[in-house]
Amino acid sequence: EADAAPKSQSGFPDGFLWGTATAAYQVEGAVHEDGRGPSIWDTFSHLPGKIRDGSTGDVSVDHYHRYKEDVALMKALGATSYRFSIAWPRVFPDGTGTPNPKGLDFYDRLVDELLKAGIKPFATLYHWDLPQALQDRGGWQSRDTAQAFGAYAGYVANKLGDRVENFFTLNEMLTFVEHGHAAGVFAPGLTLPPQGVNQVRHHAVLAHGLGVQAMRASARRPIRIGPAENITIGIPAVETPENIRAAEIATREFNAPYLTVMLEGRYTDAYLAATGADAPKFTAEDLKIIASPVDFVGLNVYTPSFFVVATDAAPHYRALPLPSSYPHMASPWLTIGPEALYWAPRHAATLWNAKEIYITENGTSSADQLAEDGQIYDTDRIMYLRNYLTQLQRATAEGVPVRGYFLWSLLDNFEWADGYATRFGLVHVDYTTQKRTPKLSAAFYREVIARNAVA
Ligand code: PNW
Repeated sequence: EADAAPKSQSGFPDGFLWGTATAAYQVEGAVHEDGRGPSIWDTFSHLPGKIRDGSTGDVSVDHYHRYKEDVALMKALGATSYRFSIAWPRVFPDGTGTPNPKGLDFYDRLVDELLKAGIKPFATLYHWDLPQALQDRGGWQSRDTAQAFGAYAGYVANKLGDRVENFFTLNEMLTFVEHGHAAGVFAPGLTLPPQGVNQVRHHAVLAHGLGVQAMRASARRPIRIGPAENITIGIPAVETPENIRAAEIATREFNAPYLTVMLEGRYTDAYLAATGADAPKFTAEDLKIIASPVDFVGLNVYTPSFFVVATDAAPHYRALPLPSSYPHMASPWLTIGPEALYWAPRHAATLWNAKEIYITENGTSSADQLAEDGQIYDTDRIMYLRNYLTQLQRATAEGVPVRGYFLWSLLDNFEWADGYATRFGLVHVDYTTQKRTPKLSAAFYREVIARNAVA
């Protein structure tokens, strides 16, 4: 084993980065500490009936105070990278204006601890915790929020860019736009009419572009930047050339207001035709900003969307409804499609010529029952990871340029509107004692990392 070929066909490329991912509001707690301002998730989670178990992120898994223990857990996995998010309301409690140095200090300490452990930090600038002060001035419905994001992102790049080389701009625009501004089940809980939703989408991608520009201008050395998007993944239900082409066209169209406009610099004709009078208002200059060159593409990969070719007229693809018997994991939305981890990066390379790709999230919830011995034998999570990672290995073996994988999540944490009932961690957290217990899946992931191959 020790002298295995460096690029063995059954393994991942040399230098492939293995990590875990978290997000500030989901793990930090300490919401009133060191001058942090309120975010839309503080407001939303404290409203009655919004979170399934009536919980909030006030304390969560107390990562703000336990980050050293949590970095030690990563080190025990053998992880070589970590994706975390920076809480905008810690850095700018009012969203704009005067920064709060104590807020940034936390990320300084975290980054130093990671580097000491030999773990490469990847920082996400926005994982849904908009400062409430900006929501009060229109939130993502206002173009000013995109400008404010640019200023905040530039400030962080200036302060952390000396030690953090890699940044993601906004996490999953699709999720916070659709869930937060159309369905109303995530903060800020709005149900806007179509034009409003389209305008919010536009301001989100505009914020990404303004962020990329501001960060490059203010970092004191070259940094590397990309989006981290919940890509809708078109999978050819049967792999024929015709179905593959149909899945490509569908993937480009389904991501039209997100990855497609960011990477192509234009809204597709089909998107503009479909939105019609409700299309977002934008300028040619906006599109240039939105398509500011990025260094890599981050893809959050969970669920599959199946397609076959349609022989009739445009759009040349047929989206397949899932049979009611289609299997899912512990979260009902988490339908199982390991091939998603093959097709998502392959499409990014084919459609947008992505030269460097990170899987910024992939993972699953599990019922995670505690056994009599106090351990968690989450064989369903291992089954899920083994199948998905096998498909990722297929992609890298074919030369798709995937450089790293961040498993969601290091720890059980505040799963948004599901609260604490839904557990995504490799490490179990007892929410009364804050005791961390690695699950069996952590041992599986440690083995994958050690072998640089699916174990
Ligand atoms: C992502 N869906 O959210 C987020 O980036 C994480 O913060 C979150 O904890 C994780 O996935 C698990 O849910 C998603 O309905 C939320 O398809 C919903 C969906 C996908 C991703």
